Amino acid sequence: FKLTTVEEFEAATARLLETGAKVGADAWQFRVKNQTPHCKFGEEGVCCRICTMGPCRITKKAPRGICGCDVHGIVGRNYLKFTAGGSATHSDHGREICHTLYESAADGCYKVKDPDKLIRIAKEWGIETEGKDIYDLAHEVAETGLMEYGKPFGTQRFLKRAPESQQELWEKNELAPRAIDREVSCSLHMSHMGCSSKPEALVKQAIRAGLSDGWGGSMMGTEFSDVLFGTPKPIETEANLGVMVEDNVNIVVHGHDPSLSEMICEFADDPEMIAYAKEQGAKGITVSGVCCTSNEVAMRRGIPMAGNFLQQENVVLTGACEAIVVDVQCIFPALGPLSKCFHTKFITTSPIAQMPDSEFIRFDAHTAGEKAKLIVRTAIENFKNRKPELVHIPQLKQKATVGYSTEAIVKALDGVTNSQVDELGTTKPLLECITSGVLRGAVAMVGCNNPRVRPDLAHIELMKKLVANDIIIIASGCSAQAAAKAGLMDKRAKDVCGAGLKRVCELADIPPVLHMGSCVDISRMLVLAATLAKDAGLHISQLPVVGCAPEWMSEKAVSIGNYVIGSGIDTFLGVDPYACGSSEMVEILTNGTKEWVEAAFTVEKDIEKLGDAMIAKIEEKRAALGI
Ligand code: NFS
Ligand code: SF4
Repeated sequence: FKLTTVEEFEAATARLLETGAKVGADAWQFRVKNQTPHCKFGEEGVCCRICTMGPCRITKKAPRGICGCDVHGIVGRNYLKFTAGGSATHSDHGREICHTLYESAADGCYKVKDPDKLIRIAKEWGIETEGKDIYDLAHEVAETGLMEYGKPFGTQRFLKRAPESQQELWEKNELAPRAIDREVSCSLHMSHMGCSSKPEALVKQAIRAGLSDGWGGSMMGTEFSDVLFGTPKPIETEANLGVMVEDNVNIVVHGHDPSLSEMICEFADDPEMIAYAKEQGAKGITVSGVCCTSNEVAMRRGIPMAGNFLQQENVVLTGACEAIVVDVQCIFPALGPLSKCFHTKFITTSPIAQMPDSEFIRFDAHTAGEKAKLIVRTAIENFKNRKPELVHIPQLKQKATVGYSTEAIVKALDGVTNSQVDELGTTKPLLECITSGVLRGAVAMVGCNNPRVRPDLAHIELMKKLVANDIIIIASGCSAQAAAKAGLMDKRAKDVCGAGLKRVCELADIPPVLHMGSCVDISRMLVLAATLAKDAGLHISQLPVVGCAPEWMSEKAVSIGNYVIGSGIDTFLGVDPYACGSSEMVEILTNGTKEWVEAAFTVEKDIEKLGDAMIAKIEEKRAALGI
């Protein structure tokens, strides 16, 4: 067993770009060159274009915009708008899932696969469950969830999952998120021309908007996806482009909403469809995924992961992709023109993400079955249009065990229990590993990859360093896929760990990097941290746990960053959130927020230093606890 290196990824990509050159395809590697150097004002966040007296940009000579706003106000407003974009996006995804749950029916396209979880949430929310038909209950819970988006009074229901101390902090500092849509609206209101220009106020609202995502929209997205499609449990799969099969019809699902990808997987498995594929000259059908929708179906069905964010073009460049089917978010508009260089069908399905040069097959809960069938059929019929001379699938893949929901982690760690005091089915065994020092702590590795950082390298190198130091990793999003591609989710990766983590991996039969799902599933990490803190009688901020997004790029990632620090977890970034132009904003984000939420950001572009800083922070927290 050997980990795959980033050099090997890059060699595979280089080979694919040769194919691209033959057909005149563009690629992000070339566009990056055209965009470099980037605009300095933009990078520092000091450009304001929120009214047409501007655009104004702050320089030494021009320290204020036309309205008189200083650099701190401009950077702060930009930061808040960025966060609001991310919060809106995750939360709207969560809302779609609420609607899917609302549409579930015994004889419909969508069923309730985890009724126990539904009942648990209903009880948590004070909804009567006794003697109720499960679908009546699903409708009631879904409607209650939908109300979380616009209710006029009160704060998010799921906040009660946090330790009391956390809830008190939120209340005291006016950070407890109210209705989700209100927090997004309020953020846009505050950052309108002539409203807030005080950085403290803008950052506070960014945290509140972030929290409405993490403990609101994203958490509902995760929980109701589990209710509909099943709560993930450990399952075997594979990752990297080598999961595509040359002789098969290759359908790639890309985006975020499992409502689409689940249905595609369902029909691609249909014997009738497989027979049709054979009729058309293929040996079968392979569904693989890109980005978070890939994480969703990998976690629940073991569907292989073709790659993460910056690998989306590679999938088409294999020349063996019959259809790339997308729903929402993180989809390169480049896929339109790129697909035209090949036989690939680029199929968009959501009114939220419409793109030129795509075929739009509108997907909704009522017609999901029909539409999924149509999409699978379209892909099959496209198999004969392949240009064999363009087909090249890099034979690069690694095995991965995925599916570590919070529930699954708790269950797996029962395996490390041998003393009497450990209670099965709780986080106590994990806490004991941490207290005894067998594990030094945990890092939540999340987020995208980004051409600003050599793609995947920061994720993989940091994970290797952390596991060697007996720090267990929970991962999600494109970070998780980087780990899987490298082989760090193979149980044999225990051999690159320190002795303590290796022992835990053996006893619990887990890989050292645990795949917790998509980016909305970072809500699972919140629940895990909250449970650990409650079981240990500590504040979340006291746990030797940190968050890290070394290659992040999207607005969603900033929303996540805000709710992770907002939940008391120090967060380490490898990319600056366009805030470095304001000394006051830098001070607040890296220090000032501690006063409200007991956590802050660290931004460090040097990977070695970033890793060292995380380890130091974990050791500092241990020392404070006297462990
Ligand atoms: Ni997260 Fe998932 Fe990936 Fe980044 Fe995009 S796919 S929601 S935003 S790029 S990790
Ligand atoms: Fe310029 Fe102020 Fe208008 Fe921004 S709000 S563009 S700083 S005048």
